[in-house]
Order: sequence, then structure tokens, then C-alpha cells
Amino acid sequence: METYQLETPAHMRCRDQAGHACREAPHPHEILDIAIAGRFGVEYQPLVDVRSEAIVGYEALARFHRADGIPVPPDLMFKALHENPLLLLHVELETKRLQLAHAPKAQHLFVNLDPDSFHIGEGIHANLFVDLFRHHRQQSGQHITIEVTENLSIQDLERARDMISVFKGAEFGVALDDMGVAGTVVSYDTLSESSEVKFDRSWLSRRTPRRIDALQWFLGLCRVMEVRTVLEGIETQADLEFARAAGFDWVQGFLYREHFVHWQPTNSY
Ligand SMILES: [Ca+2]
Ligand SMILES: [Ca+2]
Repeated sequence: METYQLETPAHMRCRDQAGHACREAPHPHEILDIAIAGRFGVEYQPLVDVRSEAIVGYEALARFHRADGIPVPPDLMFKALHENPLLLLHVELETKRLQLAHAPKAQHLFVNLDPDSFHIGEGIHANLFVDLFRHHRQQSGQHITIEVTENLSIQDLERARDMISVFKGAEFGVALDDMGVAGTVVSYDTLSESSEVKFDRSWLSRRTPRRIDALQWFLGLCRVMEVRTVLEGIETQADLEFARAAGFDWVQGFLYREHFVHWQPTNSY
């Protein structure tokens, strides 16, 4: 399949007068069209080692757009898909296949997986997602880490714990995503089965002495438990210096925008 890698073209950007991306909930027929016609792409954001500043891997993020090329925010798309489990499964499988197939060459590939999708993908003998990721690992030799998606409800926590155990058992990495926001899945059990914890950008924006103390305590715990720490939302050199001084292992964010990799099917709009 023909591919190109570039920033979102101007005609595909949907912005209001203040320059923010549009936040209109997509109509059901748009959701169906996006899902069936495969109007989705991938944005790969580099994960960077704080000490060497080398790119050690990428996080694959799903991107969706309508037939006219206007992007649909992924959170709104997934919210709508949650009301249609089979459609959710279809979109998750198709987007993960693309994310694996077009992944930049790097030691690590991080993919996001919703515990609900994982649950729907459960078969009699195997799970569709475990099979998909295992196949890619065998073909590419790439180390795959599953990011446990943020903003889980209480009911989701049980499913998240199941998912973490299955992937850990199949020798995949597991990253707890968005440490710092409410509803996080972090506990002693989940931490002991994880390879990474990803701290959200609120640790950069709200730096009270109490929060810095709490951060140091948590980073120390991660070190003791041999869990790698990642700080997201790095935008400036000062953010990077903060991450370095705090002792994070890896960072991610718009400071590395020029190294983002985009994949989009050429004929999807
Ligand atoms: Ca993520
Ligand atoms: Ca995140």
C-alpha cells in the first residue's frame, strides 16, 4: 500500500477561531463510515532516553478522520464506539494491525489497549490481541508494551487487572498510562506486573512542594520495583531538565515533534 509521512495537511485540520481542534461529537453514520471505510491513520510519538537523548521507541496513537478529511478526536470516537462492542472490536483490531504494520524501526513499540476491547477480543482458546501482538513480535523482534488506557471506571479496573496479568504472562511489557489523573489503575499488584509507569503532564504544570515530595516518593518506589518511569508532555528544554533532575528514565512530548512519524492511507478521503 502506498504511504506518505507528513504533518496533517492544512485542509484536514479542523480548528475553531481560537485555533483549538473541533470537539463536536461525531454522528452515528460518521462513526460507521469511518469504521467501515477505514478512515484512520497512526501518529507515532518517540520515547526518548533522558540521559542519552536517543529515541528508544515509539507510542502508536490512533488518528481518525471523516470522509471530507476533517479529523475526529480519538477520545470522542472511542466514546461512541463503546456503545457498539463489535464495532469497537473491529476498529481496535484494524487500527492495531496498521500500527504494527507501519511501525518505525526501534527497539520498543508502545500500543494503547482499552480493557473493554481486550475483553471483547477474548476467544475460547486465545485472545485476538495477544495473538496479533505475538505474531508481530515474532516477525519483527520488536519489544511490544501494552499501555493500559487511562480514565477507567471501577468496573474497568477488574478488567484492566485481568488484561495486565495476561500480557505479563505472555511476556509483553505493560505500561500504566497517565499516572497522576483520577481513576488510575496503579496499585501494588499492577505496579509489580508492570514494566513502565507513564506520568501525565500535570506533574510539569503543577509543581507544589507537596507534589514534588509525592513525585520523589513514587519515583523511588518505581526504582525499588524496577519499573521504568516516563514523563509525558515534555514541550521545552526546561521540561526536559526537570525530568532529568527528578530522575525519570524516559520522556515523551512535543519537544520531539520533528521526530513524530505519521502514517495515513493515501486513498482514504
Ligand atoms: Ca497512551
Ligand atoms: Ca498517556
